[in-house]
Amino acid sequence: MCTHLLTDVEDRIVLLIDLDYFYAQCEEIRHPEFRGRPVAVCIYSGRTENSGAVSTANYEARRIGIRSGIPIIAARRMVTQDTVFLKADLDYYDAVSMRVMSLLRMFSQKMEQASVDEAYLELRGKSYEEAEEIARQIKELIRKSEGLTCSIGIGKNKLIAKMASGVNKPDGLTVVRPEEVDTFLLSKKPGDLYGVGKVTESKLSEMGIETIAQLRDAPLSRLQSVFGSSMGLWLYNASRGIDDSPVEERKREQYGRIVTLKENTRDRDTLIQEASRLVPEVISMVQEDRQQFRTLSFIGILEDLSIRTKNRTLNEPTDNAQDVYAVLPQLIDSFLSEHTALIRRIGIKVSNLSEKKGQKKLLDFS
Ligand code: DCP
Ligand code: MG
Ligand code: MG
Repeated sequence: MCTHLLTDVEDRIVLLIDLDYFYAQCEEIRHPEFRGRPVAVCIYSGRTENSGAVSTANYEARRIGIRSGIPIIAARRMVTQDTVFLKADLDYYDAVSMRVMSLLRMFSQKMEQASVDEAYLELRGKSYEEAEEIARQIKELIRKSEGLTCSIGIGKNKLIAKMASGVNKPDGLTVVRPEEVDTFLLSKKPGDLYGVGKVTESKLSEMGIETIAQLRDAPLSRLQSVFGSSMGLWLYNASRGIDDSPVEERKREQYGRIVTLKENTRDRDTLIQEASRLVPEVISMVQEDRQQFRTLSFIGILEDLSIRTKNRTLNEPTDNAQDVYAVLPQLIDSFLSEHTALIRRIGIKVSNLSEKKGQKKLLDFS
């Protein structure tokens, strides 16, 4: 059983920058006429007029109960007359996100993009006053160049920075200095620890642990016997504000796309045609990142929403669409021979990535 206790890396300060109501704020920028009205950005599955889920909502919409993840049909029941429903335009949000991320990169060599709208930055050799000043500059720069507000949390590690960023949303800036960590954490519940989901929270509750103070009282061995050695240790440390996970750019392990079919089907030609339409986009992401892949997967989500996958690993790495088109029909054939249910959504995924070699950069020739 693992009994190693982590210690925080001294001398580092972590910032977590999270854009406020991101997709909806992007929409407010190109549609200023929607400002002040409830706005819900939705992903429509295309099955019926209102099937799908709300991606996010601005704060006016949240006040009337519309939130990320709820079905569009449920949101429609809550609306006021001036509520705006919009179809998500992921390409537009991605473009805004990429521009914001490149601004953030100017503030530190160590940055980790954690999602489309948030990133960790690590600062070294700076005081908390200096970190706060940098956070103000970041907010100002994002506001001036993109017109967006964000919320920033500052702390001694990623856990504290992330939790601090949620304190004063929107347009927040919250600093939790090392000496304030205890007071900060003890005012929270175990479920507020970023990384504790509903399942862990209810297991803790069954153990009689409802507060962070009670979590701290639980022996490491007990937490590890219930949650396993790594999650148990993580809980033990997190309740004490300890988190030594590094700020580092995550390496991508796969590229993929999924679509919902117009109707459930097992028709081979339809499946090949729909899957083929996903190929160019996946391939262009791979090529843009100068990657190659060896494994191709066909993903089918069946009527009962269970997910099934067929994989094929090629002899040589490739970044070529033709190689995908050549293998797809075989993957679909073996998928159809193994599963008898109708298919509701399909996707393709490439993985087993490696960097594309042999592409010399200009500098290499000098
Ligand atoms: N998102 C989504 N579906 C979810 C949650 C989020 O599509 N269930 C998308 C839309 C969000 C974006 O990811 O705009 C960023 O997620 P956040 O959790 O940061 O939420 P927001 O930025 O929308 O709101 P907040 O102001 O709380 O950060
Ligand atoms: Mg956000
Ligand atoms: Mg976010």
